[in-house]
Amino acid sequence: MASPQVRSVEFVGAIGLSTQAPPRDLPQVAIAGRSNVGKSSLLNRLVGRKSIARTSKSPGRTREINFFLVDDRFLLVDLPGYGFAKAPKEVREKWGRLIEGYLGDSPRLLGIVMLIDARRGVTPDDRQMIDYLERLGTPTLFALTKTDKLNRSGRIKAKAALQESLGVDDEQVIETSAQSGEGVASLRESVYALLDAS
Ligand SMILES: Nc1nc2c(ncn2[C@@H]2O[C@H](COP(=O)(O)OP(=O)(O)OP(=O)(O)O)[C@@H](O)[C@H]2O)c(=O)[nH]1
Ligand SMILES: [Mg+2]
Repeated sequence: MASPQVRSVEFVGAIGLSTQAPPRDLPQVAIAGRSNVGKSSLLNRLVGRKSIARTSKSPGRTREINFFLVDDRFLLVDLPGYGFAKAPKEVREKWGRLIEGYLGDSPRLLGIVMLIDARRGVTPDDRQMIDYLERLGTPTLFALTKTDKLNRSGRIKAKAALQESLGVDDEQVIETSAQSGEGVASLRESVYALLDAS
């Protein structure tokens, strides 16, 4: 199958409070994960735009939920990261409410791409998020990020550890690098498959 191509992408709005609604009533796919795991970078790669979503070396870059309209068909959703220990407690709580409020109350959310840093593996924060997603029952794709930072044996280990920890099969985990572009086409295919299945 030829890899799907993104034809158009446009930033259409952000929300900072769990009481606000997404800017368009369209199907949504959200990218979740710890602060600094590489959500915004991978989103940029997925849509083939260098910096439509803002990225940063320091954690806590994305503070609102950002919505990108893709192909006039669906919204790709860039979430703030969780687990940013240095943020003040009130800020962390606010982000937590924002993320859970959105994920838990979005009838048009078709799926979630859950990112795990290949070098760090599943952290206690990730575990909490994964448990929450399981309770929600929203289809979830898992992707390891920043695989360019590991050598071959490190990657094999990271993937095996993730599968073991999640109790999922080989084909349910995609290895990605926003730097090299590895795995991006296959993640894009999985996202479009979710949309086509709906
Ligand atoms: N080597 C490498 N660095 C990456 C990769 N993806 C992201 N980074 C770097 O990791 C840092 C964080 O990336 P972001 O995309 O801003 O991470 P985020 O998950 O959106 O972070 P928050 O918005 O703070 O939650 C940046 O310095 C990126 O350049 C990757 O695949 N490989
Ligand atoms: Mg971000």
